[in-house]
Amino acid sequence: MKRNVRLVAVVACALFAFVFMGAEKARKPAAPKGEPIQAKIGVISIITGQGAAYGEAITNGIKLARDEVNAKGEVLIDLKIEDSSGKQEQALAAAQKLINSEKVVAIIGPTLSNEMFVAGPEANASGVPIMGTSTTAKGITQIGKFVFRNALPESQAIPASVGMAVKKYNIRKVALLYGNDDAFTKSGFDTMKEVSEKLKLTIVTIQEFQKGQADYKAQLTKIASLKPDAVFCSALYNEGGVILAQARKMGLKVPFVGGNGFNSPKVIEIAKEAAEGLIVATPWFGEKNDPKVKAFVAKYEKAYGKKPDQFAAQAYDAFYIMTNALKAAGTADRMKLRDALAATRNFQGVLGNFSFDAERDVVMTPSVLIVKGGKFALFN
Ligand code: 1QQ
Repeated sequence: MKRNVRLVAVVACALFAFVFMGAEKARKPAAPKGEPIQAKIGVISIITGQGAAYGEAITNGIKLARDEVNAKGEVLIDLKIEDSSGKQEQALAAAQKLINSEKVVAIIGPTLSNEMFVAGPEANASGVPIMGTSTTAKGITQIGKFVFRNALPESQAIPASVGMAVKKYNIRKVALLYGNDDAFTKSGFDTMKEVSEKLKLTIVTIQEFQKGQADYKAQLTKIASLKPDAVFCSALYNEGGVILAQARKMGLKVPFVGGNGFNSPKVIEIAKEAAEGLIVATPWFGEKNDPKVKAFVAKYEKAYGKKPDQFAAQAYDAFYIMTNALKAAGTADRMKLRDALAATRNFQGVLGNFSFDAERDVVMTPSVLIVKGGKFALFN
């Protein structure tokens, strides 16, 4: 009898251990204490084609952060970088590949709002957290609860830049100029119009253009003839740089306030002296007297031989926000990571203090900058 009891106990124990261990194996295991959390993170970026300077800065910023984070050893990230060429179809295909074949835990990117409006719904429907580092149009995080961004939305940036310019230059009459075939340039324009109306400015004309346009004389001639005090322009750098160059060449000398597309030094490279006086708003200022900013600028310059721009800085911070959330989640699980990301508050990055609001959108303070002597300087 005694022996039977013992036998039953032994069998029960073995059975329990077998079932328990099996269940443990089936569940995604949390990394054992002291072991790094390993995860695959996807990146969708413009590597080739128009807008590649945005994508280059973004991937550089992410890779630098990845090297630093992996060296610390708490998390080990395997990056899967996909080129979208700035195109909606390619961004969507990249998202599908990352989600279904690569089985990434999260995606950083894509670069353009225009792309996020197709890649975001795909990631959201698949339960994969996706975070834009440069997507500034209205409605991005409203795509769904898996969609995040740490890019300062135009709805926060434009009131700052326009507000400052209007005060400083006593602007009363404005011309608006924007690209009508891109979600971001259109949304930036909507905000410029709203802000102009709120400030009771007279809008003398609204002019439109398309991506890849080479000649803006028709639009600029019309604007010049109406003698505005300033031009508010929503464009990506390829078009924005050319617009500035052509405007100055034809004698249109009034201040330009540009949306987020103008935050790339590429605008200055294209427009040269014609970029002088351009006003923008951004959470990034590379000459800030802050040890975190200085260290990042030095490391970036050493790695890539040039100074980081806003897009590099936003991507660098985004990677830290993502991997901090991964640590908080304790495991490479998409749902747990989403919840940990949504709980991010008061992250101290190179852009300053950052929190997500209840809609996974940005709480951050912009600086207003002006192009002076071929670079961005504080405008105050
Ligand atoms: C957007 C933008 C662009 C300037 C990103 C490069 O702000 O598409 O939302």
